[in-house]
Amino acid sequence: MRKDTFSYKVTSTVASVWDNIKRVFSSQADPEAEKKEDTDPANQAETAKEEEEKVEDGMWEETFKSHSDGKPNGPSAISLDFSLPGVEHVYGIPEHADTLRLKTTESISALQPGCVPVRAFQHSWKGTSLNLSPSFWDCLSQQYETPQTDVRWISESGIIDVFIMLGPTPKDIFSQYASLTGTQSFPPLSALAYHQCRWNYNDQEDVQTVDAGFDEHDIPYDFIWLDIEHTDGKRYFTWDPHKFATPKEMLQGLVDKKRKMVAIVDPHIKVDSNYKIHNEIRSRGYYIKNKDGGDYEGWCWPGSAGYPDFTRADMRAWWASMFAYDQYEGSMENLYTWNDMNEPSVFNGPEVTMHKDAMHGAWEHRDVHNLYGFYVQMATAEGLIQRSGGVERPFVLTRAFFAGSQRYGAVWTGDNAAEWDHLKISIPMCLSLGLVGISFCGADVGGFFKSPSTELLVRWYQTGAYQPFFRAHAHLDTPRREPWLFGPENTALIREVVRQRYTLLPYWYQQFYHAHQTGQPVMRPLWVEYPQDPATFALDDEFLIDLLVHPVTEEGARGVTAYLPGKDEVWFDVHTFQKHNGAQNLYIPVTMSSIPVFQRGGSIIPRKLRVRRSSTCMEHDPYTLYVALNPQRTAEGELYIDDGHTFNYEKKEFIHRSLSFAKNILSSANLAPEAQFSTRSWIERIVILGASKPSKVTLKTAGGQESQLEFEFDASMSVLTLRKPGMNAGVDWTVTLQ
Ligand code: NBV
Repeated sequence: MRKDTFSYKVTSTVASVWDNIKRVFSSQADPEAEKKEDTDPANQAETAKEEEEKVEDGMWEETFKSHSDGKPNGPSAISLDFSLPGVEHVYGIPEHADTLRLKTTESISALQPGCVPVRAFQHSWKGTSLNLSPSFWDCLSQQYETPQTDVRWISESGIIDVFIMLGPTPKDIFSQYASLTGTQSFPPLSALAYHQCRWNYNDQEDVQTVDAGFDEHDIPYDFIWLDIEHTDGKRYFTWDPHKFATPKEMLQGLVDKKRKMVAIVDPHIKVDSNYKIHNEIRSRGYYIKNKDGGDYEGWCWPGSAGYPDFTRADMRAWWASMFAYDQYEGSMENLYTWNDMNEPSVFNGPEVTMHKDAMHGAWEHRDVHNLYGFYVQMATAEGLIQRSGGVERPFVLTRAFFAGSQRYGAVWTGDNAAEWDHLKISIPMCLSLGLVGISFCGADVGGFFKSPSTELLVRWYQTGAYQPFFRAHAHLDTPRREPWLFGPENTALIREVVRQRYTLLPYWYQQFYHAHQTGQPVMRPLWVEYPQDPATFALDDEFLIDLLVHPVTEEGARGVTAYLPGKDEVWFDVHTFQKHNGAQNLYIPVTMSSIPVFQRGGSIIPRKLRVRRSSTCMEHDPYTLYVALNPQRTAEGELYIDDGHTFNYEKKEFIHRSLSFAKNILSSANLAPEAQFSTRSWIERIVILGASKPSKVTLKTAGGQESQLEFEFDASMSVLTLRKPGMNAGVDWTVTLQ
């Protein structure tokens, strides 16, 4: 919507917008400030006049601590108010470290700063809708005859675009939003496996030792990560000549084990005339400029640094070309990228970011700040695609993001700490990101700052293993914490949960394919699936990835209470196969090995149970299907298979099958007859939960051949296991229980 066409909706003057912002910051600094207000009307009028003059002063030039913001375009803030009658629950606006359901700003006495995409779902039992706009957000909950939520969107510069999506169901909203901003990129399968990171793995020998440690302790992993210390003096795209003298040798060592590496590439570029990247950016005029037209310089890890102007398409194309194997020396096809500090971080800038009057061509930084990180990840992902001639899917992790960042890779929740509260909050933080289409999200497992207790570390692994992006990370100053450093018992607990993740990789992959196709989030709050059930609206200590997961996030927990939704549904504990009715709060006693996870009756989930040292090593392994019957004795699921890493799925090189159980027949049918792919994987086991004992089980394959299958029936749990049915995973078949 253009500025002039929506101005009639503007509910605050520029001055009052600034009043609001000032109010927030002053009340942040001193929450008592508002209470101490002078109540004498004469004094109030005088204060208001003084305030107005002060605001006028700040409109054309402003100071913040020692920084000054020369505003060449003058005041440009704008705000919009919305009233949402009938709405009690609002969600969204990542990134905020708080509950999933947004609190009123009266209760938290501050606006939500938005250097990230800002968006809210409003939800009542009648339906769900959504709006989107940048910057600050204020929320009041009103108690009229019917509940009402009032929200105010405040943007520091000129234009607010508002898109209202009417749903009416959460699923409709996700596809409506995806049609505006795109869907989640389809990651390489290995990126869904386990990642081992720390700031820093010190040298090649360290990398090799950690890599060997995983084999020695029989823990799978796919990616080992290198943080900023791997570079030659924080010059990104280079390697420390002593510690990482032969990077290709190191990478080849990982290739040999079917493993991969991620190296960090930050967007602050060392100002150094002996550094190729800097020289090129400077000579091409690609740096962001300061208000006087010179190259903007800030202080960051390398010392004095320039910041490439990623809002320029030509700059992004050049940046992408730097990932070519002949440009990025020492890189290989199993090296992927991590973009950190792309808010952008400027240590000596106002609020540790860029001066708002820095210039991107004709645009001030204040206008494009929220887009900077988005463009960094976009250009990097493009670089990884191009280096492979457009064949390979990229994997890029970013810290800063905006609406649409889902198209370029994964996001993590930044620098958390090894504290129980930070473990808990990782759930609503990832759920909020999922609501805005960013499915590939995770938090630093173990906590970045400080050292976790062993109990916290184990619980964090158990939680992270069921979140989309599963990476352990730690600060430079923390003691080492590879999974085998906490005694054999804890090593075993961590091994077990990492292995659980690996068994479920086919399922995660299929969920991501679905997110990529439809825009539905992979990790979902329960209300998304049960929008009629008010008991789900505030839940954020459990979530759905279709499986229902209620991680243990309390210190010393002896039990957790999980809400199992759906009054006509049943849920099966995936570890014990015990069946529970829906629409109940279920108390589950826990020990340190417990991760409460439930499969909904009516679903079919594929797993690969032969866990190996990396996901790629499991590529051709056979599947086990878990069929959980609902009270109507039916179930449905899918199986998606492709090569796991190229864009060939876009050329219809994949297998997509529907699996369904009804009238005692389990069948596999082709969901994409136009697609072509073949797999060596076969079905090695079928486990039917909630079954009754058959007298005979017959397998029929497409050619018409019939054979009897061996089976076992556990009457105490009503679990029927069909052993070695043996059919190829990509063909039609039926299994009939008689
Ligand atoms: O590159 C160092 C760290 C990184 O490990 C972390 O994950 C980022 O969020 N980085 C921030 C910069 C310094 C943080 C204190």
